[in-house]
Amino acid sequence: MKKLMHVIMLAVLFISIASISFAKDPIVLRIGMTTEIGGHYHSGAVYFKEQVEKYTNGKVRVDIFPSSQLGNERDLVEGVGMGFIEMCVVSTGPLPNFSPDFMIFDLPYIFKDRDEAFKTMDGEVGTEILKSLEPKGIKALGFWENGFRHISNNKKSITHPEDVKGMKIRTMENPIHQATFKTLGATPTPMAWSEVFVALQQGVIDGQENPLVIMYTTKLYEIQKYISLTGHFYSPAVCMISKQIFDSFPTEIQEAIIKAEKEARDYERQFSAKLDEQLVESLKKEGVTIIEVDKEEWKNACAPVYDQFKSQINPKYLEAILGN
Ligand code: EAX
Repeated sequence: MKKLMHVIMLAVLFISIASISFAKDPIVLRIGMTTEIGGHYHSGAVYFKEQVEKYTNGKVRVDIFPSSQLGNERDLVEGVGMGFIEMCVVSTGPLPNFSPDFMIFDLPYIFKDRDEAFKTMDGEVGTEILKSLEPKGIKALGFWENGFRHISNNKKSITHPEDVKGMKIRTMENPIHQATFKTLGATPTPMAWSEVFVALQQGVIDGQENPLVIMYTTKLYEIQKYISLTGHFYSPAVCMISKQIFDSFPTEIQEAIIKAEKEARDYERQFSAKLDEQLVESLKKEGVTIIEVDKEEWKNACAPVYDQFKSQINPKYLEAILGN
């Protein structure tokens, strides 16, 4: 009898501890990014947090880590793949190292505008490319936007492609991006984003290239006099979650995450487009000289890169986008 009471008491204790811990301990999704508070990824992540916490009645909590706090983009993707980090938002720049399917996005001037990019990202091609990360342990939830990339530097006004000749330009750790700047006669210098500010400041590199939102929120205007609106690459971003972790969640949690991500994606894209429009003026106010360029001229100068990489890119994707 005494023994039975003992067992019952233990069971009751166990159940109450379990339920307390269930009530007290939400599922925590840490989401890492290299970009700053106030930028597009962070604003999208805040929206995701609000939605997912609402849809799960607080059973899920999202903690956001901006400014490379959880690592550089490569570390973040690796961490998510291995399940050390639950989620991240990264540009597609480092993703060819995980799935070559992503290389299609790296080609210079592959999309003429945002709408064309979104059509590919949200259509069959984009869906297939996102899926290609699954063998790496990654469930890619959707494409967000990083944006059209432009060149900044502190040395001279860059208008024509030949103006970058001999300049040391930081690129992402991406083979096509590096080859493009080599084709233009520059010296591409790949490095992680978190190192770029200091490298510019110390003159290790002469310039860099990124969407305006990144330059603005990182205060690059404090150390860069010129921005040339080349828009040479369109840079998508990917919001991803560890597949192993996602698969361990009950269906209603999975559904809430998927729904919230879709809404956050739309929000982030709109936020990014709106900001992009305003930032030319904001950067001018900070003293930056903004240079308009002839994009056709730049497109022609970058064209040899297509031949160089054609054999490595899925012809189905090229055809779907370029229609030839
Ligand atoms: O994802 O490394 C870069 O230049 C990226 O554009 C940036 O980290 C945002």
